[in-house]
Amino acid sequence: MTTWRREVRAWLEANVPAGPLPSIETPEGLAAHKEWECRLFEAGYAAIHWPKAVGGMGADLLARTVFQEEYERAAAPPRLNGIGLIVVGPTVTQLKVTLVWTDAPAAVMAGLTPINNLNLSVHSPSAAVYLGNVFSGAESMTGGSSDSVNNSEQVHLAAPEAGVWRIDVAGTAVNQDTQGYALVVTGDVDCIKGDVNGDGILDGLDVQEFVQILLGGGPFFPKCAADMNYSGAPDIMDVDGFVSVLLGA
Ligand SMILES: [Ca+2]
Ligand SMILES: [Ca+2]
Ligand SMILES: [Ca+2]
Repeated sequence: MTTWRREVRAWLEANVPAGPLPSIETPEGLAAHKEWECRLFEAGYAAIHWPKAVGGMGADLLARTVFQEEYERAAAPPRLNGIGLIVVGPTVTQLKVTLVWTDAPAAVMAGLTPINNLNLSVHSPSAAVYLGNVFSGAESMTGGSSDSVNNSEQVHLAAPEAGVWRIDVAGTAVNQDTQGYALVVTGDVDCIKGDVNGDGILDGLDVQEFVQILLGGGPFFPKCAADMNYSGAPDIMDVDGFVSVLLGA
């Protein structure tokens, strides 16, 4: 038996309440299930597959499977809020970066169809570099080489480091016209408020960009950096917030 399995089994044997808890539909049953959830949390077992930064253990699939097997074996109480634990939590904490573009049509019967190639690279706060479509299982890994075939590239990180990340899109082969693209970032992320030109510094250079965005321009940079009050769009109501961030910087 592995150390992990032994540890989980011992804890469950010592802690699982004797007999089933009262129905979750009753006030006392709900209270008892909540108490059980607290006990799991205190032991670090509430959401072992969540990243450590948000209270989990960053457990891999094997460790999760062992935990689940032992949980069933011990006939431990059903969990509260399975959707939150299994679906919502991991979705909001995962960092996912997606780059897509519409490549120009290739010649009829062409053997290799890509015309223009863009490459995605995602740089962590500690300078680890993840290239688009370089995966180990469902996770992005460092190293490897850029994808030169597909017109969509992704980076997935289940437990991203906290801090400032940088995303680069490089046009390594733009053989026809100019190549537009869409870049989508999901996860527990925010842009740096006030750093409208995206150079990582809050200074006078951001003022011009901010004004342009307010005037309806500035199409290339995420407008999120200018949306100081999180209303969903940059507008005149963001001026105060922008000025205070700039003066405080
Ligand atoms: Ca590429
Ligand atoms: Ca700036
Ligand atoms: Ca706003």
